[in-house]
Amino acid sequence: MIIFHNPQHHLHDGRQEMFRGRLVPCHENPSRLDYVLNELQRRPVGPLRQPGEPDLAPLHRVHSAPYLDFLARAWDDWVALNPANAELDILPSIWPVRGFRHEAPSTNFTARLGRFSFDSGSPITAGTWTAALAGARCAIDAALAVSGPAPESRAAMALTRPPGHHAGPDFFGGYCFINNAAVAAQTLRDAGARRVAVLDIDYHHGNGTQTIFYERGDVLTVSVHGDPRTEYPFYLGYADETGEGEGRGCNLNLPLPTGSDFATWRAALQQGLDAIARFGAEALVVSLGVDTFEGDPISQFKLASADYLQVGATLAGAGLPTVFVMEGGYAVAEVGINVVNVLQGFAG
Ligand code: SP5
Ligand code: ZN
Repeated sequence: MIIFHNPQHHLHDGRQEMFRGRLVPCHENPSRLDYVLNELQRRPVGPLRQPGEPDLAPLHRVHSAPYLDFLARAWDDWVALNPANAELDILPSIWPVRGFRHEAPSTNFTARLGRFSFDSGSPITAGTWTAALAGARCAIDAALAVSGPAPESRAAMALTRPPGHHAGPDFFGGYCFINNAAVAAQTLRDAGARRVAVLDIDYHHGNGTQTIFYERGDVLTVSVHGDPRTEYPFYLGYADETGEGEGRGCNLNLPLPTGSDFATWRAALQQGLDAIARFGAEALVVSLGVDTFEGDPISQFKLASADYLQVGATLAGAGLPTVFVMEGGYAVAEVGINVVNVLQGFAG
């Protein structure tokens, strides 16, 4: 297992997110990744590397040019509005819902911000773009490490933040800006895998990943998550979303009730892995969120730390070249133990 860690992740350091009617400290903060790195020092599972400067073509195939351009310039545009903004994070506050003109020609920054986002929980900070782009490099390098006729490794990980699975072709939200799992899946395709599966085991539905691949038949997307009838992101992640066009039958949602325990969750995971085997995937991307942990402050499943060893072993049973991509997990002190348990369980 080669681990590509993002040396610039700490440059994304939001101050506050909107949460139940007030601004609260961001759940998604730099200490999360520091805990994983510390645990990896204690229990190494393979070489730790920084990403190189890979071709970013896969990034541009999963996100639109106007969106990437917006993200790359957002901080400078924000500070240009008022130099005092340099001390403040960017948070959207107006969105074009039904009846508004989504392609309205407004050049106003606030308008563009709403056009490219879907929630008020995901601040853009001075270093967000730099951190997110370095994360995409981790995803590409991790995918390349398991690709080709003589792959360097059977498994690799993009150990990065901000996370990615809520980010869609042209929107950010859910603490996510660049969809690293989608970038990894696209890299695997471009490097020769004919069919790729993305298995999303974060507590929250991977709406961005689903939307990116919804009309594609070459990438199967599977997500096990809290039922969107009660859980974020609410507007996507239902069982009847099965793909469209070329992608018909290539999306599987396995929503589970609030409070589900490991036995229930594990059965859904097995259902997802069965679908991946039937699909004939030649490579696997795992969107690894550990917000399924019983102690997570914003989630409602009941997995215990020891369960993650079994999760890793079960994933290894798929027998595929595998890229892990770091997603959520907000019980910061346990995030390291839980992530490394998955990797150790996978390694056997
Ligand atoms: C990557 C990822 O895990 N993103 C999650 C984004 C969730 N943001 C909104 C959280 C609101 C959750 N409501 C919590 C109820 C607490 N009991
Ligand atoms: Zn999550």
